[in-house]
Amino acid sequence: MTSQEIMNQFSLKGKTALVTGGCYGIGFAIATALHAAGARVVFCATSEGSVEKALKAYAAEEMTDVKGYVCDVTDEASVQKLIAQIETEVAPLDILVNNAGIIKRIPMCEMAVEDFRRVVDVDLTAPFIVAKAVLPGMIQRGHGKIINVCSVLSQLGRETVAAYAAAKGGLKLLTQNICCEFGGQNIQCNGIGPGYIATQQTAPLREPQADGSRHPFDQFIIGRTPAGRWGVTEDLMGPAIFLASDASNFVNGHVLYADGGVVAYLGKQP
Ligand code: NAP
Ligand code: GCO
Repeated sequence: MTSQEIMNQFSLKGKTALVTGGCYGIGFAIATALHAAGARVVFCATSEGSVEKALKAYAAEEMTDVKGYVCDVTDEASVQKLIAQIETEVAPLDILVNNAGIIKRIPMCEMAVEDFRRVVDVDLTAPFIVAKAVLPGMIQRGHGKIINVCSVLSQLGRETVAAYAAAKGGLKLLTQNICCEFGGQNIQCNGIGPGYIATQQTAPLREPQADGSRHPFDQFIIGRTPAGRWGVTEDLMGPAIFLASDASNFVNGHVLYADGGVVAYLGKQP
């Protein structure tokens, strides 16, 4: 292969990508990265307000061709309608990023089963619903990339996040299973496992204390991360481009941790 051919493997020119929950945070960064690599990008969020705000944010970054749709990804009928609409109005989907997610930090014995079910619904059942909606088209066209946004909590636990860890652990295995079931049809399904990333979702864990000192969880994460810092959403851009592109055509069923080393680390010795 020539140098040009090797670098072209990372290009997403001519591809169309859907990023669920791509209105801010990690989803916005991943959508921006895929766009920069040449993809046509669409996203969905839960309300008209979220979509409009995000479209302004994309336009401010000179991405005026990004399209946004309202869709609750836990609602199968709405998702089926969304995929049909995107494939008619924009183009058939080559790339799906299952990014939309929520967390509820509640000690397990105090957690209502409704809260547990809602987290599993958004973080695990919804990726199944959206993948199920895009897969027939991908199979028909003979290629497809599905990226599931997992977590270091896909393989680690901690207090108060039973539902989230169960859902993200399940998402890791859903990722492997999609690989097993559709790998023979040239579909690659991989996960990105972010570490602790500074976004709205983790803001309560980083709030300074009343006396101006760092939040104890903030200090805990810095000590637990070999890189010695929180991640930023830009840390997920390279992994997303790689997993969406032809450069990863023989990578399947894998979770790529972009976590500053958290899952490799036992913690600082005393
Ligand atoms: P965030 O800032 O809270 O953003 C979550 C996004 O998901 C929003 O765009 C939200 O849109 C969307 N969303 C939530 N429920 C939805 C639903 N039912 N249907 C459609 N969209 C929905 O979160 P983030 O930190 O960027 O996290 C993004 C993903 O990365 C999540 O899956 C999260 O679990 C995962 N993750 C985060 C971290 C971290 O440290 N931040 C680490 C590992 C993994 P609306 O505003 O319209 O509701
Ligand atoms: C927590 C964090 C995590 C992160 C992330 C870690 O409460 O432990 O919020 O859930 O969001 O998923 O990778």
